[in-house]
Order: sequence, then C-alpha cells, then structure tokens
Amino acid sequence: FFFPVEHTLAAIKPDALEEYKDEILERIQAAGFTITQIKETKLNQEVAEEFYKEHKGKEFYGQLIDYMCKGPSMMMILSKENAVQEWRSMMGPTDPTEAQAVSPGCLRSVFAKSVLQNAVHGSSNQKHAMEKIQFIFGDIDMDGKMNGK
Ligand code: DGI
Repeated sequence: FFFPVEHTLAAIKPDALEEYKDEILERIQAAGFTITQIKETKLNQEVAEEFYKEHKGKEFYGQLIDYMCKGPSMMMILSKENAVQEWRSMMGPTDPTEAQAVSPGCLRSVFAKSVLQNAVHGSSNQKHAMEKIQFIFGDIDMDGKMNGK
C-alpha cells in the first residue's frame, strides 16, 4: 500500500517554547514526524490576528492575540502519513484539564498551563494546513502540492 505524506502547520507557543523547547521537539521526532521546515518567529499583532482569523469575535480572541505576541513561537511544517490528525492527537484537547482526563501523556496534558496557554498549535484540517503553511512559510514547493496554490 502507498500512503501519501501529509503536511500540517504546527507551532510551539511562546511560554512553552521558553520552558519546554527541547522536550517538545524530542517528542515530535520520537513520534516519527519529519520537521520539513522550522523557524522561530515573534508574531506581531497583525500576523497573529490573520493566523487566528477563524476566532475573530470570540470573547477570548483579544487575549489569544496578546498571548501569541508575547514572545517568539516555533513555527513548523510537520510531515508524516496522516500528519494533520496525528499531530492533533499528539497535542490532545484544547483544555489541559480535559487533556489529562481523556488523553494522558498528550502534549497538552503535560505542558499546557490553561485553556489559553496550551503550549502547542496544529491545523484542524488539510485545507487550513495548506493555508497556514503558505501564510507562515510563503509559496514553498511541498513536493509539488503547493505550486499554483
Ligand atoms: O485547535 P485548538 O488550538 O485546540 O483550539 P481552537 O482552535 O478552538 O482555539 C484556538 C486557541 O484559542 C486555543 O488553542 C486556545 C484559545 N482558546 C480556545 N478556546 C478558548 C480559548 N481561550 C480561552 N481563554 N478560553 C476558551 O474557551
């Protein structure tokens, strides 16, 4: 059988990057992801707002933008079969209390401090993954998939 490699946009959020960078990167590699692209970057307000535009209008939007701008994040393209779903599973639920209850050992059960300060980000579906990869990394050649948008 042939399983195509899939790509997702992942991030280590500012507080987690400062405190747990090596631990999180080790776990990503141990789980069999290829880190296809990686860059440390401090989002400004405009970029953070575009990155999280799906949440505009929600009551936590302002604090989410402030949190994402408070220091550098590690932005990554993770590649693997079924990467979008596998990275979502590895992160676990948004809220660390739920993560600890239903998915012990997932990244958020270990490294998240709260529903807001939840350590990591990952695209929720393939369409978002391609959009966010292009937004963060530009028009790069992902084995032909990204050419011509
Ligand atoms: O895809 P996720 O990151 O798991 O979750 P999401 O896309 O629903 O929300 C994006 C981020 O917004 C999430 O990682 C943390 C923040 N957030 C989501 N729901 C809440 C929240 N922050 C607060 N303070 N309260 C929430 O209910």
